Amino acid sequence: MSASEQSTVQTANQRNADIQFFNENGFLGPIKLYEPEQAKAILQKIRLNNLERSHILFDNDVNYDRHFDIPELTQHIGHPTIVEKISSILGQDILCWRSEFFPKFPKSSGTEWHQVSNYQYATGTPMLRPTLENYSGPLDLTVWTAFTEATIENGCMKFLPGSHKKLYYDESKDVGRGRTEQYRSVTADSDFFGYDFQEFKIDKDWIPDENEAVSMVMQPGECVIFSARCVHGSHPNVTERNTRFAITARYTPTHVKVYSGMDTFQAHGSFFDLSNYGCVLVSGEDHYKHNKIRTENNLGERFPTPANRFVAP
Ligand SMILES: O=C(O)CCC(=O)C(=O)O
Repeated sequence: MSASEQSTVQTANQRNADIQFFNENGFLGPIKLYEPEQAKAILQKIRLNNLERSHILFDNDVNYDRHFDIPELTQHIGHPTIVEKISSILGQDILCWRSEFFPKFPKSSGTEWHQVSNYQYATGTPMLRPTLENYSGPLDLTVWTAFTEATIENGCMKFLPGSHKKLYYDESKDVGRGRTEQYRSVTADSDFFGYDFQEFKIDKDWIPDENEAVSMVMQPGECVIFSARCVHGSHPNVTERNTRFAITARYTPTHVKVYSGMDTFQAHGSFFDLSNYGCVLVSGEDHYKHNKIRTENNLGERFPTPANRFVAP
């Protein structure tokens, strides 16, 4: 076998191992995207660019979709390793439908255990709707990238392996806290950004088994890919001065309708006007044309679409 044939076989083997691991566990990682120094340099630019908010898509504190006005994130969402890894799970035709900031400041609580399928928990209306009959794959994949170290002490992510195969939470429940009123968690070590995720539990007596949890310790520049259906959360940040900072990008197949029938929404205590919102096609083609597609960010820079692939600096 030639060297190039050998490497093709190795790549195929790795891909199959990744798919098998993901199918069994609901997450995959850590996966290296950037060298640690490169990640820290990108984070510095993100922090600087975060101060300039005149081209922001949603003018609120939640920091959704800053890939529309922060050039480093415009590029990041189409990182070739992300696209390669997620396309082996979601198929070739993929949209990025959201990005989010996840800072965890010193002495702040962990993210409460939760499980999400169609993001209905946020408003009461599903944000993702598959249009393929009998579709059984993941509705979306999250790529959570650490731009600082993520340790057990500063609040790394944790997952319950295999929990994506069963629903432990029902997002369609009619809850008040979070949707109509801002909620501050009463427990010091766990919180869910203005909601009480316990309210969505199907079996109120079910308690996630911390002994089963896998903690995802990561270097700056590494990511973990997961289905939001895999029960997940994060540790509290118990350090004095070590902020953990991560950015998630969320991806869905092109047959899924994103924010269908919604012009605006209210979630996590903030208002979102979808007038200029669009998904970004990061891989393949959009045969369905269900969603508005944005090809440029708000600064007029092109997203790294399949024809215009990102090259790491
Ligand atoms: O970063 C965290 O603490 C939570 C992240 C999370 O829940 C998510 O990305 O879905």
